[in-house]
Amino acid sequence: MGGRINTIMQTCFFAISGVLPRDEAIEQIKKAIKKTYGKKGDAVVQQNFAAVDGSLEHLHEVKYPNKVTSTIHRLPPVADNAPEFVKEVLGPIIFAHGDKLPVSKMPVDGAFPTATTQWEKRNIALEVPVWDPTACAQCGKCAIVCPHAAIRQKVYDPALLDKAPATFKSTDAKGYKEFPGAKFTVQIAVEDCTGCGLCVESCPTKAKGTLTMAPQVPLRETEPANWDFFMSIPDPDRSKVSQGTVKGSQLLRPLFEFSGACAGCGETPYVKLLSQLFGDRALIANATGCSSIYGGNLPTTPWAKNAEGKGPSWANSLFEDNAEFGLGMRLTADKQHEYACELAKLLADKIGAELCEALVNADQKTEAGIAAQRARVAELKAKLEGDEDPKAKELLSLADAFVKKSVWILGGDGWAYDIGYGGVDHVLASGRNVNILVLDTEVYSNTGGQASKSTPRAAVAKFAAKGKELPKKDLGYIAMTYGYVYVGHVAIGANDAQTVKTFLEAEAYDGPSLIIAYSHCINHGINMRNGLAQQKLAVDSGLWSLYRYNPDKIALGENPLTIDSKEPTKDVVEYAYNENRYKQLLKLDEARAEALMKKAVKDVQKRNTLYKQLADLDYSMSKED
Ligand SMILES: Cc1ncc(C[n+]2csc(CCOP(=O)(O)OP(=O)(O)O)c2C)c(N)n1
Ligand code: SF4
Ligand code: SF4
Ligand code: SF4
Repeated sequence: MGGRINTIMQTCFFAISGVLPRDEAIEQIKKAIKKTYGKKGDAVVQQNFAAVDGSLEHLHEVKYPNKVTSTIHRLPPVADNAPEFVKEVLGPIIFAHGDKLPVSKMPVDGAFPTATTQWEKRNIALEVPVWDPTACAQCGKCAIVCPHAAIRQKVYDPALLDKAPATFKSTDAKGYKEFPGAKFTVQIAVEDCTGCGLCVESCPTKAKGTLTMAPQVPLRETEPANWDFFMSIPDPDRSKVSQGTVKGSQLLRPLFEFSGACAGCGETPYVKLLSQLFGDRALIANATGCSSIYGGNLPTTPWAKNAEGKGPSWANSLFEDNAEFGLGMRLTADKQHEYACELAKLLADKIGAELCEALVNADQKTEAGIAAQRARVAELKAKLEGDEDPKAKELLSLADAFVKKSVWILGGDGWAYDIGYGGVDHVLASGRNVNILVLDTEVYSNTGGQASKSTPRAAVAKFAAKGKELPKKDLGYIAMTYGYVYVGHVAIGANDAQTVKTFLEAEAYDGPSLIIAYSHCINHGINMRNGLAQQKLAVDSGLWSLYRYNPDKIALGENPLTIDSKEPTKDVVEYAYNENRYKQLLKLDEARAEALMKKAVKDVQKRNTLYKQLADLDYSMSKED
């Protein structure tokens, strides 16, 4: 039963408290288990019964002294080397002593620092991964799937190893042409890892023992120092990294780390990837839902900063207006850029005609182009610093607007398919350059798993207690009908390379983009360690096809739709009955479960036939001269 201890604690309480006669209490507990978990299947009921019997068997009295003699103390809520504000304000809040904080400790403008989850050191994992470099393929797969950014990789100058702790592991970097002669390390933040095991499951060389789970406590002796050393190694130059590959993308520093999402969460790897690929240029509008809660809860913040102290800008408005909120960010960034260009032209004599022309017409399609623009902005700032001319002051305040901004609007399916759908549609139709990322768990996850229009037929959810009667809404297809919206359908556990490619293409597309990302979730009733395998099964069974609809191809006379997944090789039923959300209906009403499942299989076949036909359409007449 993993970390679930309620049944065990309840049994022990009634066995020793005498509140009820022991046998009667145990009988009632078992009755309650049947009632509570019956819907989840016999296996879950039996597991709970076994937990009750096992608890009684192992229950024994522990004699303890009546005086405290131990010298072991609770760990402080935040690390010792944390900044003062983190120690004096965030620490007491974490410790549930927030009420004792004087108002004078609060920042006068209410601004709390970001990048503070790193100081929390929750130490919640019983087991964490251990890396053996011998057979490591240096593929990046472990790092890309980690929901908590707790396993990372770096390539670096071998000379840096001179100051490495004795237990720090490294090997020669392989397959990084852009970093010849470099060393390579996979490092785990054992105090931040949740022990979900997804990294081990994703490792192509796990059979050779490259990543194995081991008890966390002994590793606390060595790994924190190794982590600190690893973090002190400079991040590689972004413009040198091959960002379009999984391997390359994982050299980019995540600016979203150690969130409080469930262990093994299927949403957070996408959020983290976004932070890696677009870094401090990202402006993020976050709908209410799991992503706003693990992304913006106090006291600590997982949104982080790069070595220059810059990170993504993030804000949460409302569940119902997030797409519009993000569109506002786009309009603002565009207006600021336009006004900065006007001012630069007005002040061309002062800042130099050449710099002005380069700033205004910069090509920022590549990371190198962006780096060059940042250097120009620094030059501009240096020239304007101290200039009392009101126009110069204004331009100085707007200088950063010259660097291309990447607007991301994100949230769950409850937001995108249902409550915020009007806004999503409006923003897609606006034609503006925004990227919408739907973290599709197929239920309202944050409020306990209510059905949304994304919930597939036959799945049980709250408000669909007898299995959802109707099929899943096809948001991707609706968006494709515009013809000018980039649409990507991804599942990182099934094809991580396609996910990276889709994120980059969506961002590069100069118009609205929509990415729908399969996100496994505790609400699916799975062992979360199998989340990636379930994603793969969803794709292999045809239930979740992978595709990219790129409108840029239309003008070339090419079909915009590329289907990246192969013909189904697995059965939808196999996928579905691995999950309690489907399986529980078999218990409840077998005939209905079978009838709905039959229809659900048809839904998949019909949708895939439609996509195939769409991908076969001839677009030659759309070719523009
Ligand atoms: C208008 C409105 N209705 C309901 C809520 C309560 N609420 C907060 S989060 C949430 C669920 C979000 O589900 P989803 O969009 O699927 O995101 P997930 O939690 O699955 O990531 C709900 C119903 C709200 N905040 N605002
Ligand atoms: S066990 Fe989970 S949290 Fe820990 S490093 Fe692996 S993927 Fe990340
Ligand atoms: S997934 Fe395995 S082989 Fe690939 S980088 Fe990670 S540890 Fe190495
Ligand atoms: S409820 Fe689901 S989506 Fe939300 S944090 Fe947990 S696993 Fe992730």
